[in-house]
Amino acid sequence: MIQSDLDLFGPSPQRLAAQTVLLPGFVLPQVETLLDDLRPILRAAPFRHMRTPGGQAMAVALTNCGSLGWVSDQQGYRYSTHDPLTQQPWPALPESFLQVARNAAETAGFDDFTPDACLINHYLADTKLSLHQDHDENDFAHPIVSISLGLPAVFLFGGMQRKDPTQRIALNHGDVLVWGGEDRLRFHGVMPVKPGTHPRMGARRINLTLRRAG
Ligand code: MD3
Ligand code: FE
Repeated sequence: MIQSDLDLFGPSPQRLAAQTVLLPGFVLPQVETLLDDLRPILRAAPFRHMRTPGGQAMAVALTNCGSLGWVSDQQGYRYSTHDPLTQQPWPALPESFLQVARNAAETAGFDDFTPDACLINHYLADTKLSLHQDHDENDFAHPIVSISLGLPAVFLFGGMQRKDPTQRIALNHGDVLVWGGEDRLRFHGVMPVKPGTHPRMGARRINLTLRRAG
């Protein structure tokens, strides 16, 4: 078919599991707006390597925006209203992040998603994120929306137990992944990012995960 050969409307959503949907290129039209809104957030709350409760510096650097931000230190993993680096409240969630998150969630079949937290992860070449579950949020009924920017990554999509087999899924610049419902507590991770230079983002990958944490 001519239309799909030319791919005029971009690739279609891909259902990876019962309640997990990949939206390839979903935020490409909004990338410049998202980056404009990201810049002041990073000035107020720069990327930093938090320590795991065990005392190790995390490979991924992170920051947050929204009324709650995910933090890790010797006391454990939790959400906090304030940035431990500056002791200021986290920067507000920009309207552009809220809109994209709501639209992506709706496209994936989750209505009325209103995030209150955005975890912003920064990966350089060779940075990986080990297999884990996201279980620090109050109510697992809410989905999570993940926005990938910059260098491509292979994410590991596992099952409900650490030992379950994992699928490998490519995540590219502009892709959005939405998961909720029965997939909300799946184990997942990110393979080491391959060295490279993204034409817009340079030698990095940034991932925004929008959540309702409180
Ligand atoms: C969750 N971030 O911040 S998001 C995290 O790309 C995190 O920075 C990763 O995991 C990142 O907690 C991955 C993508 C993702 C993909 C599939 C999942 C998260 C998932 C499936 C089930 C649960
Ligand atoms: Fe996660």
